[in-house]
Amino acid sequence: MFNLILFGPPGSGKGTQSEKLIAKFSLKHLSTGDILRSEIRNGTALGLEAKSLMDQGQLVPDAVVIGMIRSSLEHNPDARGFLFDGFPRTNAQANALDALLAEKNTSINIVLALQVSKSELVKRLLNRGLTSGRTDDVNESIIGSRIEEYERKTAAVADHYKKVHKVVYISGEGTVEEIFQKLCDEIEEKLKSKK
Ligand code: B4P
Repeated sequence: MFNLILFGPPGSGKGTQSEKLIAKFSLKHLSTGDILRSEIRNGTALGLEAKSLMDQGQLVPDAVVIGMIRSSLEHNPDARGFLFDGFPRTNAQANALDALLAEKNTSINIVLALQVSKSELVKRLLNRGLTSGRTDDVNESIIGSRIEEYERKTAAVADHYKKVHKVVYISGEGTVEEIFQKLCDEIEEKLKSKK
């Protein structure tokens, strides 16, 4: 199996690049943001709880997202590998993911961390808010809270994987194609060293 984490602040291009990477490398895409938005659309109890937090730019409790990932892993026993997008976002989530993958006798192969300036993040998210209907993209104050949550709770998750030399930083500024090419080069290099 080949498992990768696409890491970075809100608006850094995780969702955008994930779509292209899963198609090229035949990986199963697990986006906690997408799963949560689908729970909200379906009006589930979990969705209702998540919506009020997401609308304030806060993270959803660890137990909720860890449960979602556990269930997604169980439902995809034949996957060739997973692309984790927007997960893990806390150290507790990273520890849980390590344990869940160890149960499947596998682990994370690489963490690709996208780096984008704060002004560019805000610009992209406000721009997406014009058309996406996403309530967490509509104003600068919610976007600011999401970036603060990232800095407070999520940025340190990179250290968890740095200890085992799995993090590669990539500039997330430039065209979607340019960034995609850089991500592909890193993955191909990693796949070669696995053989
Ligand atoms: P996510 O769905 O993960 O949302 P995101 O971080 O905003 O998305 P992403 O980074 O993928 O967006 P992209 O750059 O692709 O999370 C939403 C919320 O869900 C969180 O705030 C939290 O409340 C909750 N949540 C999710 N996972 C959780 C977890 N594990 N634990 C707890 N809570 C969790 O796209 C942004 C825009 O940039 C797009 O419009 C795109 O077109 C544009 N763009 C992309 N690349 C570009 C480029 N190179 N140049 C110009 N524009 C670009």
